[in-house]
Amino acid sequence: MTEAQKLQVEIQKKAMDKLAPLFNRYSMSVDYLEPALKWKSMVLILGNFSSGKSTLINEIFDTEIQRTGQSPTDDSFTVLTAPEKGAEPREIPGSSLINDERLPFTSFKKYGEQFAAHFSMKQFNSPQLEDMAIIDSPGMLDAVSEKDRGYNYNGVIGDLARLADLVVLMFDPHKAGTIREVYETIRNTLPGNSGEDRLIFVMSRIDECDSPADLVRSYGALCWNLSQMTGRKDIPRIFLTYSPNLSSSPESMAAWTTERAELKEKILGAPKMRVNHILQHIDKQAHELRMVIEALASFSLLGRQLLRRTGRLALITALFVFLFLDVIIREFTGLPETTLISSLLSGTTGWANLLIPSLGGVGVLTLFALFFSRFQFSRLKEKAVAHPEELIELDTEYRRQLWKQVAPHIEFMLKKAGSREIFAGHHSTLRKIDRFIEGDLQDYYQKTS
Ligand SMILES: Nc1nc2c(ncn2[C@@H]2O[C@H](COP(=O)(O)OP(=O)(O)O)[C@@H](O)[C@H]2O)c(=O)[nH]1
Ligand SMILES: [Mg+2]
Repeated sequence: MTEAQKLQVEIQKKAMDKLAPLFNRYSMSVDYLEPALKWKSMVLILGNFSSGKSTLINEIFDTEIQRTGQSPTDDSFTVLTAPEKGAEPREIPGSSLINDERLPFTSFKKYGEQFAAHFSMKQFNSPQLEDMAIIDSPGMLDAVSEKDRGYNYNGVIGDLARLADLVVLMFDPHKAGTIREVYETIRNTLPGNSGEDRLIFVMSRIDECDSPADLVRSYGALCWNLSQMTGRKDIPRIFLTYSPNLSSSPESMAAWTTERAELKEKILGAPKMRVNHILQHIDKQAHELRMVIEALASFSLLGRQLLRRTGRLALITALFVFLFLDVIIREFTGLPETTLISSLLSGTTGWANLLIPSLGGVGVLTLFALFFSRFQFSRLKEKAVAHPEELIELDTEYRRQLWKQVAPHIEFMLKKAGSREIFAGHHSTLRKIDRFIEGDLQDYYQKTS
């Protein structure tokens, strides 16, 4: 094992030890925490069909493993990687991949058989693929034909992007505008500001532009589309590439040869980014969990404040009833002969004198307890479910983003909360997760920097 792999295993263990119990306690699925820590580095290649995805892959690994062609030749997600040491290369169908606990794909079962039938692994011997896998994907379609796929394509690529250390979005010069939805799906799954280093844009097949003017126009159109999608004013780096083997006039393309090389280098460099991405991923999951706990902690605090107010009133009322109930009853019925107060004054208090006061006092406390749990707590809960955002401060953009991810879960947790929830000790859990985020996680960041 390399140093980086050792560190990965250590981080994995630490994160699972410390976070998994908390995830369970707050009914959050470790589905998203666990898979990303498993297995090897992955690069996901996305793009329109015939944008040159498969050609690029074949070229990088110097094989003809993927079929290429002008018409949509391939409608499957294919994980390309090397076999385990000493094993023969095999092809493994999707149905086996999604059931293999050692691989990070078990959560893909939810996409159904249609997806499994369009998912597979192809192994072949290549030193670079020993610590990485590259995923070739079926071309993106427009929204209408997307419905005919039979599985949730955007869901799949969102989940794959979450696992990947690098997502390559490929366009060809003449179809640069149809990927907004795909971009948004990916963006929403990547942690924080990691878009910069995890998502790269490629305009391929530039040798097919008729002239430099044609290329510049296409590039301009792509930039415009990207800025519309990303909402940013700066233009991300776009690799302008072509396949030297396919170009009909290699001489005229001389200026662009380094782009292809840089793109390959970037793809093959993905494993180096792995540990850092794992940390970012854990960081994001931990902050999501923290926000859920924060909301519940603040809800339970409101609950305790309310209970304190009601409790005070209940005690005062119970005391009053304890002292004066028998006096009032005596006023109307003539019984009991001696009230508690008069027995206290004459120093002759016996068990009989305590009977009515105690029953009265306990009765009052019971009524208040019912009032709190049936009425007040339910009202508090309804209010919280209607406006969960009031439970926490959403003062930064980062927190507002996190909020979007966890709001549905917070609502779910609030809805199922019983009145005992207010004593659930969320604050101490909050301190636990803070110790993890500020302590362990920062240590690991330091180790990798
Ligand atoms: N001229 C030229 N043709 C290319 C280039 N890249 C791919 N092609 C061709 O475009 C077609 C589609 O490529 P393919 O890799 O199958 O695209 P995919 O659908 O994105 O996997 C194939 O016929 C390739 O030979 C390139 O850079 N230049
Ligand atoms: Mg292909």
